[in-house]
Amino acid sequence: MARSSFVVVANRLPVDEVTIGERRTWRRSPGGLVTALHPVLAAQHGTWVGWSGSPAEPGQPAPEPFELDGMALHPVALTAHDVERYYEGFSNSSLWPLYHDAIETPVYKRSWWESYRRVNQRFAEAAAEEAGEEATVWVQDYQLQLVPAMLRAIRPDLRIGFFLHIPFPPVELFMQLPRRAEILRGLLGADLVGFQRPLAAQNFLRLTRHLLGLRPRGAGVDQDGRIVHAAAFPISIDVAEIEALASSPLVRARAEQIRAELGDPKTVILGVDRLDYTKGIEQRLKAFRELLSEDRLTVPEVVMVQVATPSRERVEHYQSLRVKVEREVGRINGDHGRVGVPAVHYLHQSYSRSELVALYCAADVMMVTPLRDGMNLVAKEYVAARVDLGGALVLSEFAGAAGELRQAFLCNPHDLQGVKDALMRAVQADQTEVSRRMRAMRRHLRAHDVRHWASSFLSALGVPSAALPASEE
Ligand code: ADQ
Repeated sequence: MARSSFVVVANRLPVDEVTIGERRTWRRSPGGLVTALHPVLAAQHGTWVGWSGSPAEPGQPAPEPFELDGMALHPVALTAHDVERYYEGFSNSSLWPLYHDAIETPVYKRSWWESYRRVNQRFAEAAAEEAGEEATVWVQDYQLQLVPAMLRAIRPDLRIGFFLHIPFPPVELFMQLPRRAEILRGLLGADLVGFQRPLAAQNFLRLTRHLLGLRPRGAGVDQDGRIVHAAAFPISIDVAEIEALASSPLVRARAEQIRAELGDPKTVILGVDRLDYTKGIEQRLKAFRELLSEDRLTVPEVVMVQVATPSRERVEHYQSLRVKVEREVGRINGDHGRVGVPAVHYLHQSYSRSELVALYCAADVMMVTPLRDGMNLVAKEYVAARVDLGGALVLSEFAGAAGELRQAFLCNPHDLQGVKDALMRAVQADQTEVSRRMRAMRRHLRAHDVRHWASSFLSALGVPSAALPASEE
């Protein structure tokens, strides 16, 4: 097979394995990353290296590389053992909590680290196999932080970029990590390390001095005579896709139907999150409960819908979070609901894009209150869906999105009183204020969609502009 001039390396392939009749086949999965990168991959005969999502039997080879929608896909095999140690273990029980301000205590196990290293090596080898001479390789996210240096060791001719989708912690926190120097050296294998926010890039540069004694200058640091650049590239969404859905008669009708099914309340408050302890779901529910207890809000004039997508269900922190959230929902409905009129409609399910957009269109107030979040695409999707300029966004200052969506009702999710006040201001805002805020946020978003994100990163990495995805604007 011909080698590629552009290779994306991510934990997951942008496809799901599906069974149609008797046949197992692949279907492209929805997602901003693939939307942004598909045009680049298709134009450059690019390859995406990643795991299929189904564990392999030990010793079983990975499925053969295949083509889908003009992209070449190169599956990397992970056994159930790898998934448990590399993915659920080191990635999601050590790195994820540590990088999110240690909201939950990170767990460290040496066997998880060994697996993380081995799996990263496997991804690096697969990328080295696919990349043509002097190709560009773009490595994604915290599961693969060792790949840049491992890949450079095999293929020094490549141009390597890395993007971290989650926050990068301050030096004092990062220093807890038992294998901190290896991780940092892994990232320094890239030519460009991208973050969601400028502060994360500064944390990274500061760390190179503190941990390795390097001398960062401006946005770069010299590593063995090679300059590694670090900068912020806030990720975004496929704005045009969401706008098209929000404008479609079917979705508009569904939004109205949702409001009717909720009993035509005056105010619908919505939360949509992966069920994750970083998302501040409990804090949000608690704020709502207190406002109901204080009679500042009353059911059925106001109802809340909380969608909590099932996530990482085999990881312990997530099991205990689910119990806590469901207990809180039960308590609110027990205290403030009536027969047939719950105060909180809680949905632990996944939805299609069109159903999600209908929910966004049906909600007067969207609550996005993470304790820490790299970006938070839900906040951006809500803004993109409000083609009618309706809807108020309550947004945590600790979401990366707060750096851009300045006209949201911003709050500190650690300060319950502050969350309650922001929610009340959003509920009570008049139409003129709501649409003034929404218009400003939409203007920003339309000029900064996910294609803009991908082109800014790739052009900073030195990819010629002819090969970059064009923005919708
Ligand atoms: P996540 O932590 O997964 O992403 P987020 O950015 O909010 O969080 O993205 C969630 C995505 O899942 C959204 O596109 C949303 O529409 C979708 N989704 C949520 N609930 C759903 C449901 N019930 N059914 C179907 N789809 C649902 C990580 C980082 C973020 C960063 C992104 C991208 O943690 O900070 O913004 O990567 O870089």
